[in-house]
Amino acid sequence: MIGFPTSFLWGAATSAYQIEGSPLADGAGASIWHRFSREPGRVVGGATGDSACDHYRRYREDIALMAWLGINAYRFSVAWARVVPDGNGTLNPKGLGFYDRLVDALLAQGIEPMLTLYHWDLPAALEDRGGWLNPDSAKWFGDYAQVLFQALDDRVRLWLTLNEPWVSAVLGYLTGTHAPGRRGLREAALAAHHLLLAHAEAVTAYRAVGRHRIGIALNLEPQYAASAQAEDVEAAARRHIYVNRWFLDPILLGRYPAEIPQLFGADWPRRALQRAGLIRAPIDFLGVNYYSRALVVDDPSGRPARGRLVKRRDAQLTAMGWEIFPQGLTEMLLWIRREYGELPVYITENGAACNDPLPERGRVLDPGRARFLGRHLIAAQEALGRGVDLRGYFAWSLLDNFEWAYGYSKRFGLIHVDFATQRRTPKMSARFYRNLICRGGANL
Ligand code: NCW
Repeated sequence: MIGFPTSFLWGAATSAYQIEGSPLADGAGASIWHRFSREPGRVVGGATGDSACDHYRRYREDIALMAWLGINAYRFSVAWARVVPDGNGTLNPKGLGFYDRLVDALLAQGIEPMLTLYHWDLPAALEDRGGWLNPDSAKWFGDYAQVLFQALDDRVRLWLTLNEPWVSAVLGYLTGTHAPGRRGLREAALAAHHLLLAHAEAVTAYRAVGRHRIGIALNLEPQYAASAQAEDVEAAARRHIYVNRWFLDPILLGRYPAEIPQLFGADWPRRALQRAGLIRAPIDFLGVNYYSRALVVDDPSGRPARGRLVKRRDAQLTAMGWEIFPQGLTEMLLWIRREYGELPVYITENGAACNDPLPERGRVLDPGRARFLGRHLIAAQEALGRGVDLRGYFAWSLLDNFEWAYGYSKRFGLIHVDFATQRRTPKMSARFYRNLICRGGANL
């Protein structure tokens, strides 16, 4: 098997609301997650991101841990409402100052920053104006993106517009399990469209002022039929359009899959979308967040793709209940190249939530997570060998953190966090990753 190129980025990823804490410090505005997590019943145990990993105050300690780990890249996100408290309008220099210092501290350790502009924490003031349902949202995002390009493009060379817009649209506007907690198919379609326009707005703005590269991180998940029956095969094909192509096609081809309006039926907001215009802004690279595959059976009541997910009895699952399926990563990367052509790709997230034991004498034994990383890196290497232009890998996540609606009940970190004391303990998987990076990925 061919090795990883010497230029390969070995990284770890996080997001602002999940790790920073101090959400209102230094003049920041509230975000939709600040609000949502305060609504009874939304988050397991009533948890919020008020403290999270206290990274806002401990980022230097966390960068020291990154240096120990040996990563040469770090993916983080900017909290929009720290930089522009009302979402659109006056800049908050103190909020921007945090990211300015963070970037400098990373570079001082030789760690390449990859900056995500939006990882689900919309300023609450913008939610009050309709959030992603407002056609102006694309413009708001473009303005905010400009501020960061101007402030940080001299040092940040890898930009991502949105993290998993499918999740923002579906969990935020259809199932209601994420902020802002709405439940409507039409709303989800509209929010998705505005997210795509926002992405395009930022990319277009970047072409005018940016000197480096910009992309987007999508949650991609291969869809397999649970049986050979034609109904299930067709359900998997529909769900593939819904989960993967709904966003990939507009971003890479400039149009929705022809089947999408049919899937949404009467809830497809045809007129509103015609008014909103087209999405067309070529990206420099694609970020792939890969966790699992889906097994699909036909189910006419499943909206909008008329499918339902099932598990194989013998499947190995992570603590999220997601099947461990490394070969799906190779297949997904090969499919992207076949379908959309040559394109630089980063695995912007991959990792596992596990029921880790508590730290004991400074150690956390999480062999399952180490195995998960190793098997997925082998799958990534396989794709490299078959010609995929894979440039880097970011483990999700650097630290145990606020896992959205699951609160602190799910741990994805390479580094254990005791949320009562904020003590960090690198897990066995962190040592495994560290050794692997040290060898440049050899002898996986
Ligand atoms: S929940 C989720 N995640 C985790 C989160 O911590 C991170 O911020 C995200 O980028 C780990 O990686 C992503 N993704 C949502 C997947 C939802 C799948 C459920 C679909 C049901 C319809």
